[in-house]
Amino acid sequence: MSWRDDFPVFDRPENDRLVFLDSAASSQKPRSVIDAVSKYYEESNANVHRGVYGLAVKATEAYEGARAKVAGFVGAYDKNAVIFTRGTTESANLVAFSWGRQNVASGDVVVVTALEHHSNLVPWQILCEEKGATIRMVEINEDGSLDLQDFAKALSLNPRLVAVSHISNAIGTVNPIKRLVAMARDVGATTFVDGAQAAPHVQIDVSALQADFYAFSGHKMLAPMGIGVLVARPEILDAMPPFHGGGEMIKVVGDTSSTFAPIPSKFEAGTPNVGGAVGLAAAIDYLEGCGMEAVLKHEKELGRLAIQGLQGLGGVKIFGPESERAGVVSFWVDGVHPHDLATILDESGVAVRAGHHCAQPLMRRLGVSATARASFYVYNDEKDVDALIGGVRKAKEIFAITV
Ligand code: 7TS
Repeated sequence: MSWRDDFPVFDRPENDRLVFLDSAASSQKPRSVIDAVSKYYEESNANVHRGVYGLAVKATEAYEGARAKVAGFVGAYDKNAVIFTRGTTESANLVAFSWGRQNVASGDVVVVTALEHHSNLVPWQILCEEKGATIRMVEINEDGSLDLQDFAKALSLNPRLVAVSHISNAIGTVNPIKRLVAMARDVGATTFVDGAQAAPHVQIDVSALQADFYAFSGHKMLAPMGIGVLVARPEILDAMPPFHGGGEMIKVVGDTSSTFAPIPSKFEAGTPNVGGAVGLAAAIDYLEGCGMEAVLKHEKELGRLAIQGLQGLGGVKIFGPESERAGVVSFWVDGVHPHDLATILDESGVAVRAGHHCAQPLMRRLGVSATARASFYVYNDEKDVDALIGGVRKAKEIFAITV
């Protein structure tokens, strides 16, 4: 048995093998997660925190149990400082809208990096435009690692906020996040870490990291879509105004103003995605069963083999640093546009992503409009790497004839 056998989507005849190499966009789901979500809807579904009847109590226990599980998995400061959101994007927007509007003023600086996904850039741009604050983007080195000297230079501006990704989705760079957070804290900046590509692959310990905010998405870590997390320091959340107004998040509602519930409810207006939270808890159980060290080792090894194989073909440029990279392989094949490459690979049942990967500032710095990206997860194996290399070889042959 391999981890792959736990994922129903791969249960196909060998001649129709699905080679799924786009887990950085969204992962496949193991049977245990699918079953946990089904079981929740079959046996425990009701709205949470409201009903006094048995089913509502059961649903609330499942939802709050999921929160406790997430808190333990990522070393949250406090279970109540784990806010369920729709995903990383919503988590960043929550912080920009709520914390940002209260704490960022005209003339302030927000530091981001050239590696960011648009989700960890555009919310800060909107905030800065509204407030008359400025964005300072930290540059990368030639190899796609973060330029730490430039990071230090940016910090000398005494930014209000440093928003940085733990791992780059586009080229797989693993940032020295502990060091970056410590440096930012030294100048008094608040820190927001985009962990969308880290939480699925490495052991996270937010309290050891000392980040003020840490965000990630369930769907990239074996859980359903539409559930994500914002972990934060409870005292910061306590001091922040609400993001969305509505049911669940209030204490007393007057005719013209209201008082608000304590965290986490203050930031969870409306009916939450209970099924999603249950699925996320099951995904965490699955990942803990694999062991996060084993998960990372597995995908790094596949990434290494993929890079070796692609380089062996000649005429392939690999983006991102040689070491300090996760199981994301972003590449450019001479003479074949990434979109054509992805289409040819798809004909062989190989799913890769082609495009700017929602990281246009990074693409500009790499001097390309797009790359092809293969990303690995627990269910991939060496056969997938072979299929990728075979598909790229085929694409090169096709384009060598037609151009
Ligand atoms: N941050 C990073 C680093 C990401 O990789 C993504 C999604 C997001 C934020 C946004 O997450 P969401 O769940 O809120 O959408 N990354 C990708 C990707 O690489 N391809 O498709 C989505």
